[in-house]
Amino acid sequence: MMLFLWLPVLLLCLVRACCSETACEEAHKTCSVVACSIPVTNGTPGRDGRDGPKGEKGDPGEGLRGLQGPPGKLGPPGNIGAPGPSGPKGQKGDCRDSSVAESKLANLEREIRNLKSELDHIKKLQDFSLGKKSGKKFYVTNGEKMTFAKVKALCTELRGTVATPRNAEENKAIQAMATDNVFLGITDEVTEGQFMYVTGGRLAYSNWKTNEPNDYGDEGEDCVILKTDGFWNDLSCRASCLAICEFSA
Ligand SMILES: [Ca+2]
Ligand SMILES: [Ca+2]
Repeated sequence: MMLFLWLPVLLLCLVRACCSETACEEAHKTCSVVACSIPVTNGTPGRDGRDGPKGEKGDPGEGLRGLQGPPGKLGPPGNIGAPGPSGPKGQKGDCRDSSVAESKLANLEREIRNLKSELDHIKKLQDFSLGKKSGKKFYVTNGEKMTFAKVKALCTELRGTVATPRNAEENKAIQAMATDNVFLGITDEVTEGQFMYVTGGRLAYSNWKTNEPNDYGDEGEDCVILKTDGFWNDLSCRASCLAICEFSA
């Protein structure tokens, strides 16, 4: 009777012995009787743990260095610095040196004025065509017609005189350039009827047309022209005639 009471307890001990931790798998092979038929399943995963403490800063990376960027904008100007110390006092100037310099400067200014005058003269001469040459004279004209006063001023400015024939050869040379009536450097402005050279002196040669000079009109005629035929006529000085200047060759 006691044996039947202890039998289940013995069987349970026997099963536990067979299904120990180290030999559970073997139990499937060896324990064909009882407990290994109960299925064993894994439990559900636990919850995430808390964040750990912050780690130490790592070493700098060793990747390739990027290209240098463009230069930045120009910064604002700096403050003005303090004035520097005064320099040493210079030596006293020489009055004589200053005087010499002023004299040289005056000479240069005079030379410049002379050159300018010479250049103006050359420029004006360029406006004239090269005229005829007779003996020691040559004649030029710009082909323009004007009053006697303007012809005289123009020729004087060019350092010449109004064309004035003093013999037949010179008269012919001027006639060769006379495309129109030409003023001659001869007048009777000082004394009516007494013709003179504008440069001074009484006439040494003349080639008057018949019945000339006649001092025609109320205002009279005090200037002299050479006509295209080579003969002379007295005419008003306010008339407009061709300008021909003469120069020494
Ligand atoms: Ca007259
Ligand atoms: Ca006349």
